[in-house]
Amino acid sequence: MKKIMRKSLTIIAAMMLLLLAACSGENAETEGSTGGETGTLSAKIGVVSYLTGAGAAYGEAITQGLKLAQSEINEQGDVNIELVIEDSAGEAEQALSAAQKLMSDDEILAIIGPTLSTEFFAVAPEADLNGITIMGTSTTAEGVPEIGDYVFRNAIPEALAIPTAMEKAIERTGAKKVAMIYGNDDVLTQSGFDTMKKTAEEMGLEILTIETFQKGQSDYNAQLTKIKNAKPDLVLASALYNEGAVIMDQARKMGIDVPFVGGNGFNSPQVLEIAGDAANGLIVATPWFGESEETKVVDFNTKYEAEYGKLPDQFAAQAYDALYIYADALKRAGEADRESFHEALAETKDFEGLLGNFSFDEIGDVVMDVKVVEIKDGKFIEFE
Ligand code: 1QQ
Repeated sequence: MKKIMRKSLTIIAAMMLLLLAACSGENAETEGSTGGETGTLSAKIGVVSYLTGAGAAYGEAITQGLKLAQSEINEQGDVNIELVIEDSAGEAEQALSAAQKLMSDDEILAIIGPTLSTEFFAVAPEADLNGITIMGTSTTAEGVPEIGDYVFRNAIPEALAIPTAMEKAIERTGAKKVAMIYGNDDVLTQSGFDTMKKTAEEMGLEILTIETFQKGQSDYNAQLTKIKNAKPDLVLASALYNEGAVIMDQARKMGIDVPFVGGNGFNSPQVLEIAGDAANGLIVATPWFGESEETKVVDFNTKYEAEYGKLPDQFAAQAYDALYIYADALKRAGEADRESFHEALAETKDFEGLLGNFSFDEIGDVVMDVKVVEIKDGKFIEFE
């Protein structure tokens, strides 16, 4: 029964997409070409990314990581990937219309993105309904792969990253009393907060105050005054970089000098760019450590810097791995068919990527290791 129902819903969704295809304009950025050499398996991958607006550095890193992987993969010659990139501007509605446009193109094999969990929750149910594989490379909120069979991610969930960072931070600092601050209008920052609160309770920490903010806020005086007066040993902050970095900057200026533990939003060099020295004392978990001396990391840094004039971040690294994971699934599928690709991707196991050994679990979530880093003297270093 469930299956039949799903099938008719799929047909309706497919018809809606056809209609959309007829109406949509042609302004996507296309990278690379299909066709390739004779005998090469070609595929078009749709990308929805946060390329304009306050958090555009996330999308810039992601698309640069994808393009670097694409040029290497196409050069290797087994498969040829064309990327069709659409901007979501960090907005759920724009992400959805961008994804609908991509999904209406029969040649699109699968989708990567969107960038924010807030956007992903608007897009992934529709991709799933249409039987189009979708993978988040940066979406870390609770419940992402649970959206459906066709939904995957290669980003470390907050539910794993935050407790790891908190445990290490508490172990070293001996903190007992914490203050919390989070954005209550974003899926990721809300989810990160839920994890922080649960973990703090489980660890027996005393929560002195819980403060909230909204997207685009620039003055945090009211929240930070309460935090300062509460005298915490540590601040737990769940924010995207564009607000999180400003919060750290204003906190330090007010004399709040205790460590901060953040979520995935803080894993961007933009935190340093915006907050400067005020970012010192930030502790965060990530699968990526750019200062590593491992050959594959050094090589990636060199190639990325030569191409884009700056060093890659976690978001670039995850996107780079994501396209290799897609290319690997495509090779194993042996044909650019949505269903065969989906089956092959789900079987990804022990893939050796830039970020280490990678497998999907039975629901399409990540199985991989996480590291804890901190910002010290204006740099992300390994947390000892
Ligand atoms: C999410 C995130 C953001 C930090 C991605 C840029 O983790 O929205 O899930």
